[in-house]
Amino acid sequence: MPAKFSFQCQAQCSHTQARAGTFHTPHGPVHTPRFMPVGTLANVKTVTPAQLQAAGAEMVLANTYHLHLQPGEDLIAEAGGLHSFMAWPGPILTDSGGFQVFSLSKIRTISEDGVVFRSPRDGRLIEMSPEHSIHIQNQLGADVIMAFDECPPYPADREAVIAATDRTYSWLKRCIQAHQRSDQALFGIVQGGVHLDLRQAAAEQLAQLDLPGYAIGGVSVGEPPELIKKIVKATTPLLPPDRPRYLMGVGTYREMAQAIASGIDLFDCVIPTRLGRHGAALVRGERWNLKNARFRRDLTPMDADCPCYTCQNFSRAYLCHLIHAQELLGYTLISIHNITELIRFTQQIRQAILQDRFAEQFQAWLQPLEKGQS
Ligand code: PRF
Ligand code: ZN
Repeated sequence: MPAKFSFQCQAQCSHTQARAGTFHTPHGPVHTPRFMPVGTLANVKTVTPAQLQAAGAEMVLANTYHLHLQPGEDLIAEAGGLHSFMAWPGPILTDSGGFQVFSLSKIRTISEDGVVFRSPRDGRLIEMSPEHSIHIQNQLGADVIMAFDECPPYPADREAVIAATDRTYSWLKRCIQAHQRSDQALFGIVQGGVHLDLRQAAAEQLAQLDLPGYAIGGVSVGEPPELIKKIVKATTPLLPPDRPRYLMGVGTYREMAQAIASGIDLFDCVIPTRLGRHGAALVRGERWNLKNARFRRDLTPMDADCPCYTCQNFSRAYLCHLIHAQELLGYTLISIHNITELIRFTQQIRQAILQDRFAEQFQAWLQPLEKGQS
C-alpha cells in the first residue's frame, strides 16, 4: 500500500463476510461499504460537485477511455489534474478504458501488446496498451487508477475466457511496471467470466502481487443475476482481507447487499443517473416513472424520509410537471435523489454492520429475487 493510502476495518459482521471500513486516500476518506457515482466525462451528468457532496458522495468515478478521446489528458494535466479540472475536492477513481474499449468501440485488432480501435467520435485509429492506459491515468491524477484489463463477453467459450484472464494478468504486471506516481493507488482486476475455478485462480495470482486494492470485473455483462452472487462469493475469500474490494459496474439494491455480504466494499453504477435522465426515481427499492399520471396532482414529496434536496423541497407533482415539460431541472432533481438513495442504502448497511445487525436488518435483500421484485 503506498504511504498515502490505508484501509482499516472497523467492524466485521458475525453472520456474513460483510465489513465496515475506511479507505484513506490523498483526497480524504471513503467510508465503506459505499456506492460511488459515475462521472464518465469528468462530471456526474446533470449534477454539480456541491450537489454531489450534499448527496453524500465521497469517491466519484471518471473514465480514461472517454477523457482520452475528449478533451484529452494533456489539457487535464495542464489544468492541474482531474480534481481541479472538475472541481471535485474528494477522492476520484479512473477506470482504465479496458472495459469501455471492448464495449463501445469497433476494435481493429487485439493482441498481447494492446488494442487498436477506431474512435467513435472521428474515426481515427487509436492504440491503447497497459502502458498507455497507465500513462493517461497518471496524467489525469485520480487517487485510484485501474489496471488495463480484458473483459470477456458473456457468453464466451471457456478457452476465450482463459485467454482473456491470462492476458489481464500479464497486462496487470505491465501496468505495475509502468505506474509512476506514489500518490495514486493501482487496483488489479479479477476476470474469469462465470467460471469459478478461473476466478479463483486469478484471485490467488493477483493476491500474490500485494496491490493496494482489488476489483472484480467482468460481471453484470449479461449473465443471469444469480451468477454474480456466486462469482463474488467464490472470489472474495481469496483476496487479501486488509485491502479494499471493488465490484465494478454493479449497483442495484439487491446486488449490492448480496455482494457486501461476501465482503465487497465499493460499487459504481450508471443506474441512478441514467434513470434520472429518463425521469425515473429509485424509491424504497422500487422504480417510479415520474411521468406517470398518478403523480400529476400529488403534492407530497417523493420520499418524506429521504434527506435529499429534492425530497426536502419539491413535490411529486412538480417533478412530474418538469419531466413532462422536458425541463432540465427535472433530470437534475431526480438524479440528486437517486444518487442520495443508493449512497444512503450503502450507508445504512454500514451502520447495520457497525452494530452487527446487518444479516438481520437486510435479510430481505439477501434473499434471491422473486418474481415481480426489483
Ligand atoms: N473492467 C473494467 N471496468 C469495468 C468492468 C470490467 O470488467 C465492468 C464489468 N462489469 C464494469 N466496468 N476495467
Ligand atoms: Zn430524495
